[in-house]
Amino acid sequence: MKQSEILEAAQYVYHGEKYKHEIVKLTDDKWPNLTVEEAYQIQKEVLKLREADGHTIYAPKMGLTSKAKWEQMGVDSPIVGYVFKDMLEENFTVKVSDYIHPRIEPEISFVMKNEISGDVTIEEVLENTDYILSSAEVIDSRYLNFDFTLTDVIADNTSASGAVFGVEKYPVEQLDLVTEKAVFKLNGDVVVEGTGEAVLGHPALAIAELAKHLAKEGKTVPTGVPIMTGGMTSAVLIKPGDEVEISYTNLETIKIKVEK
Ligand code: 0L1
Ligand code: MG
Repeated sequence: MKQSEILEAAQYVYHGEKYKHEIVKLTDDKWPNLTVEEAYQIQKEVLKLREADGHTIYAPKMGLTSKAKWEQMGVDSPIVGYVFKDMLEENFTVKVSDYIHPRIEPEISFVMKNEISGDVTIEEVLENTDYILSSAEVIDSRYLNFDFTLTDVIADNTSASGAVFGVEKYPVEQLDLVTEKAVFKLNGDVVVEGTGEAVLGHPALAIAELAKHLAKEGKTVPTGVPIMTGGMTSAVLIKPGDEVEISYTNLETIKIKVEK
C-alpha cells in the first residue's frame, strides 16, 4: 500500500469512530490483501488523527488473547491497540449513545513498576508488576455488524472505545491469575464466564506479547498505567437499562450501569 492509501484508510476508519457510524470493512473490496504490517501502519495514523483531535493516549492494551474471543470473532492472533484518556468511563456508567454497538468483556489488568521490553518470561512479567486490577473493556468495532478480519480490527485500533478499571490494587503474588475467574452477569443472569487461563494460558503472557510487539518499535511496556490483557470471555452486547456485574474470584467486582 502506498502511504497515501494508508492515510486514506486511516481517515475512513477514524471517520466511523468519530461520527459513530458503521463502515464496510477495509478488506471487503478496497484492500482485500491488507497485511498485518500495513494494518498497524493504518492504526498508527488513526492514533495520530485522534491525537490531532485533542485526545491523549493513556495505555496500550492487548486484545484477542483468548480462545473465547477467537471463536466469537473468527480470528486467532493477539493484537495490540491503545486506550485513550477520554475512553476511561467515569462512575461505572456506560452511555450507549457514546458508541455505535458497544459490547463489554471482562479483563485482568496489569500495572507495571519497571519497564520491560523484548523477550520476557511470565516470571519476569510478574517480578516487574506493581499490582493487578479488575477491569472491563467496552469494545465498539467500527465495522458493520462487528464483522472483521484480523487486519481490519488492527487498523481499527482493536475496537478500543471504553475502559472501566477497578480501584482495589492487588499484589500479584497474592493471586493465582490462571485460576482467577470472571463471572459476567447481565441483569442478574450469568451470561459468560472464563478464567485467566483462557488468556494465552496465563494473562502475564499477554504482557510478554506486548513487550515483544513494542520492542519492534523501540518502545517499552509503560509503568504506572493499567494494561488490559484481553477479554477472558466472549464480549456481551449491552443496551440502555442493562445492569452489568462482573465478579471475580479474588479481584474487585465491577458493576456497570448502562444508560441511553
Ligand atoms: O480484548 C479483546 O479481545 C478485544 C479485542 C478487540 C476486538 C473485538 O473483539 O472487537
Ligand atoms: Mg478487550
